[in-house]
Amino acid sequence: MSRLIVVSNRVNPPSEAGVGTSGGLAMALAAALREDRGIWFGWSGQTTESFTGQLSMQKVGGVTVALMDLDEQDRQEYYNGYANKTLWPLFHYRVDLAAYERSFSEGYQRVNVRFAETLLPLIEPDDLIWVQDYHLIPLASELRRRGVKNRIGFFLHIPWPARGIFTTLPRHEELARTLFDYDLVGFQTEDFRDAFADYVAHEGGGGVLGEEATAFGVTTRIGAFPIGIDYAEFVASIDSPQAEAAHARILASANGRKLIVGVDRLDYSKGLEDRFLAYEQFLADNPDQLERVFLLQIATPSRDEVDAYQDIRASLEAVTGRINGEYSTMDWVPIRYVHRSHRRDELAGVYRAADVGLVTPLRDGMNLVAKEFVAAQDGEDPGVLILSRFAGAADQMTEALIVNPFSREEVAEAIRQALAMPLEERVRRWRALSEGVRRDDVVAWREGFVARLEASRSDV
Ligand code: GDG
Repeated sequence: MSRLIVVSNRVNPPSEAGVGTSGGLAMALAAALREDRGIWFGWSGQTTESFTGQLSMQKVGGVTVALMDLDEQDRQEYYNGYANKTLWPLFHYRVDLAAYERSFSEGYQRVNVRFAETLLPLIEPDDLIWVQDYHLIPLASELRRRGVKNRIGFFLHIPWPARGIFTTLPRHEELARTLFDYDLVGFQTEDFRDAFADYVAHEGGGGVLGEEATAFGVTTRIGAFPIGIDYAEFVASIDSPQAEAAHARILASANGRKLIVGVDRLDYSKGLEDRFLAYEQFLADNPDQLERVFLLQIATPSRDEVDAYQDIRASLEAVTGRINGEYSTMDWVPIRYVHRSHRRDELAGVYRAADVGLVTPLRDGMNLVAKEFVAAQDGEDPGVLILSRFAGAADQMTEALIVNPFSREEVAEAIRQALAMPLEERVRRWRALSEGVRRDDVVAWREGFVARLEASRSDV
C-alpha cells in the first residue's frame, strides 16, 4: 500500500496524552498515518522574521509530523488575509465581509509555493498526497509545476458556494482551474458537488459526467465524501472522569431546569446571534417556560486577529446582556455565554447533560458538533437535536428537527417542540441518527476518500 502524506494548513496530531484536547479529524488521520508510516505536513503556527524553508521533523503520538514556519507577512496576507478574510467569508455566502486585496492573493500564492517547495524533497514516487481545505487549493498546481506525478487528492471542509457567489471572487477561474491538477476533489455533500458541477458547466466550458468533471480542457474526478466523527473514541470519552465531572457539575447547577446547549467556534457562519434572538422569541412565545430552561452557549475563541471576529464577539456580548437583563430573575439567567475553550472530554459531558442540542449555522460544510451531540446521548433518555438546513450534516441527519436558522419563529417553535417531545419519539429519532453517526464515522470518510484516490489514476 502507498504511503500517505497529509497536507493541511495547521498540523495537530494527538499527543500521547491527548484524548482530552485533540479533535476527531486529527485522531482519524493520525491512525492512518501511523498504519502507513505516513507524514503529516503543514505550518507550525509559528512565524520567523524571514522565511527559512526549514523543516522540523518530529514524532508525535506515533505520527511523523513535518512542520515549517512562515513569516509574519505570510500570516497576515495568506492566513488572516486570503484564507480568512477572502475565501472563508465568500464560501460561507458573506460577500459583504469578503475582502479582495491584491496583497492577500499574492500572499496566498506565495505560501502555496512555499508549501510545495518545502514538501517536495519529502515526496517518494509511490506516495499518495492528500491536501486539506481552502488554504491550499493551488498546491497541486505548484507541485505539478515542479514535476510531481503522484496521485494528489483534495478535500474541501467548507461549502462550495453557488455559482453566483463564487463568481464574485476576482480571478475565480484561476483558482477553480487549479483544482483540475488534483486526481480527486472531494466535497462534503452532493449539494456542494453539484454547485461545483454547475460552475464548471457555465464558467469552465465543460461539464460533469458521472464522477468525471471536465473544464478548461482538463478532466478530474469529483465526489461527495461526508466527514464524520471518531465515534468510538467520542463514546469512550463520555466515561472519562473529566466528562463525568462536567456532566455532574452542570446538572447540579441546572437545579432541575432543562438545558439547551450550543458549542461552536465563535464565528459569524455559526449563526449565534440569530440563535440567541430565536431563543428570545421562544421565551416571549412561551412564558410558562421562563425559569424552567436555560441556554448554555460555549463559544470557543477563534481567529481573533480578524476584525469581523472581534465584531461578532462584541455584538454577541451585547445581545446576551440585553436578553439576560430583560429576562433574568434573582436565581435564573436565561443565557450562560462562555467564551472559552474546553477539553474535548468535558464537551462530551456537557452534551450528555443537555435536553436539546441547538446547532443552527447559517452555512456550514458539515458541522461535527451535531454528530458529537448525538453520539454523547444516553439512548434510554436522549436529548433532541435541532439542526440548520444549511449545515452539510442536515443531508444525512434527517431525523433531527431541521430548521431554517434565519427564521426566528421556526427555531423558537422547534425549541418548544424539542422540549415537549415524548420519550418514545426522542428515542426513535435518536436511534436513526446515532446509527448514521456510528456508521459514517471519520474512519469511513478517510478510507472512502483514500481508496477512491488510489483508484483514480487508472480510470481518469
Ligand atoms: C470545519 C467546517 C466541518 C469546539 N470547541 C472546542 C472544541 N470544539 C470542537 C468541536 C468540533 C470541532 O471543534 C468543530 O467542528 P465543526 O464541524 O463544528 O466546525 P469547524 O471548526 O468550522 O470545522 C465544518 C469541519 O471543518 C470538518 O470537516 O464539519 O463545517 O467549518 O469537533 O467539538 N474542541 C475542543 N475544545 C473546545 O473548546 N477540544
